[in-house]
This record gives sequence, structure tokens and C-alpha cells, in this order.
Amino acid sequence: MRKMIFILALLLIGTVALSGCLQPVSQEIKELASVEVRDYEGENLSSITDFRENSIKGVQYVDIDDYTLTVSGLVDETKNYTYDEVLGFPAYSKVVTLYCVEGWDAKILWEGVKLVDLLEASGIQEGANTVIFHAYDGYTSSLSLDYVLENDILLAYKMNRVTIPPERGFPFQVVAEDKWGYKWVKWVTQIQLSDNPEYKGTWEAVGYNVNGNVSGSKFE
Ligand SMILES: Nc1nc2c(c(=O)[nH]1)N[C@H]1C(S)=C(S)[C@@H](COP(=O)(O)O)O[C@H]1N2
Ligand SMILES: [Mo]
Repeated sequence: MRKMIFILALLLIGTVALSGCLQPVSQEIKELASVEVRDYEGENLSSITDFRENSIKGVQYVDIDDYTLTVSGLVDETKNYTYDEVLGFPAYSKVVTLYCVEGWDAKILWEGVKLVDLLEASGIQEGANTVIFHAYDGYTSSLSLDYVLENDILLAYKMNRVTIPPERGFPFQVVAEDKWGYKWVKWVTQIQLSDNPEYKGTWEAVGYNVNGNVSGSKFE
């Protein structure tokens, strides 16, 4: 009988000791971002797969080890950045909807850097009034400098908290809020400051409006 009680007591102590060991030491939980978010502060977001792939030359696969983002044109100093150097600029996020002239749209939580920060790091020269974006597939489009500065326009590297996939423009896509989809340049390789407000990019050259306002007409 005493032996039984002794064994039971040992078992009890053992259980308590063991469960003590298994107790988590700290409750720090790190967020894993491999799955996109679809609800954000009460808003339903679209999926990063809710886009129609209609790029001029199909999906571009950018090798990030060979990649540079160039900031050039009417700047005090032309700069070349690696992907990581761009991500070193302060990060901002915003829910913005992309509207394509083809009649579909997608509401996404974007994360990226402000174009104004990139431009100011190079020094904006007097006379600059237009920002031209060049892409890996040869696509180009432009935005007015005032619009970019006044609206804190982003150069995004994440959509719904996941890294922008190749289909959507990895490594960077312009988040041209309130502008038609053709202004949202994907696979951006160069940001060029210009003094030509009439610059015509890929879709502008075939008649789409240079200002690209969703609230305005699609064609010039
Ligand atoms: N580099 C590049 N960016 C681009 C395009 C393109 O062909 N090449 N197409 C534009 C158009 S017309 C739209 S509607 C948006 C969204 O395109 P997606 O659905 O192919 O991602 O990307 C824009 N950015
Ligand atoms: Mo589009």
C-alpha cells in the first residue's frame, strides 16, 4: 500500500514537472505571410489571382540577382538600386483598387515604397513634370510628377501581404490610384524624370488618354 502511494506520488510529480517543461516560455507569435490576406480592417479584398493576364509580351520572369532599378532623367544624381536597397526605403501600405479599361477590377492591400522618397533620394531637378516608367518587357507609361507627389503614389512589392508574383509584376508594380490599369506599370526597371507632359507610353501611343483618370474618358 505504501509502495503504491509512493509510485502514485512519483507519477504525479513527474506529470507536473513534465507539463512544466512543455509550457511555452514566451508567447511571441511571428506572422507567416505565405498566404495572402483577403479581409483587411473589415474590407473584402480581391485575390491576386483575380487579374486577367493581358500583358504585351506575357509574364516576365525577372532574375532578382541581375536586377537593378534605375532612377534617372531630370535628377541631380542617377541611381541604381538592388531589390533589397529599394526595400530599405520606408514601407507604406494602402488598399487600392485597380480598374482595367477592359471592365474588370481588383481591390488589393498594397505594400511598397513611396515614389517621392525614391525621387527625392536622387534630387528632383527644376523643369521635371513627368515620371516615365520603363519595364522589363519594353512597356512604358507615365504619370504627372504633381500627381505622384501629391498622392503619395507607391511602388509596390507586396499584394495582400505576399511578395508580388511574376504574373503581377515582380519585383515592382506602380500603384497608380484612380488611374486606369494601363498606368500601373509592372516589372518596373527604370523611373525617369522628364519635362514632357505629352509623353506617350505603350497604350497612350495607340489612343488611350495620357492622364489615365478612371473618372475621365478612356480615349483622347
Ligand atoms: N510592364 C507591363 N506593365 C503593365 C502591362 C504590360 O503589358 N506590361 N499591362 C498594363 C495593363 S493594361 C493592366 S490592366 C495592368 C494589370 O495587368 P495584369 O492583370 O496583367 O496584372 O497592368 C498594366 N501594367
Ligand atoms: Mo489594362
